[in-house]
Amino acid sequence: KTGFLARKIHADMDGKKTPWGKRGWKTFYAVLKGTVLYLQKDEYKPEKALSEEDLKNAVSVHHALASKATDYEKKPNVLKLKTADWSVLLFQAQSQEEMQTWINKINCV
Ligand code: I3P
Repeated sequence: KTGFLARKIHADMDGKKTPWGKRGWKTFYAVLKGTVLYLQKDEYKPEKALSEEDLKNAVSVHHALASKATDYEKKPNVLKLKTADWSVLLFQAQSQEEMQTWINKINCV
């Protein structure tokens, strides 16, 4: 599964609220491959290696839980991802259908 997703980091790996200045939305080209959700700056090109930044932004979805972010009302089509290491990420998909597909795919990993 691939597609554009805007990400907001809500809680860091220890579960603590992400500090001010690091809570903004940022759009990535997301690629779910195995148990890793890669968040790339640019659209995936097979001949191009992942940059250091792409690797830093990658998220393990192993033992993670995705659900609709029902408590977040500022934007539509937002899903919440709780990872095994207690971080909480919000992702805005481009449609309701896309959001549901991402939730299903992530939870099936
Ligand atoms: C954040 C940014 C986010 C906002 C967040 C701010 O500032 O403006 O868009 O979340 O509010 O802290 P910064 O880029 O300086 O981290 P929303 O879009 O959800 O309002 P928050 O701290 O209430 O989450």
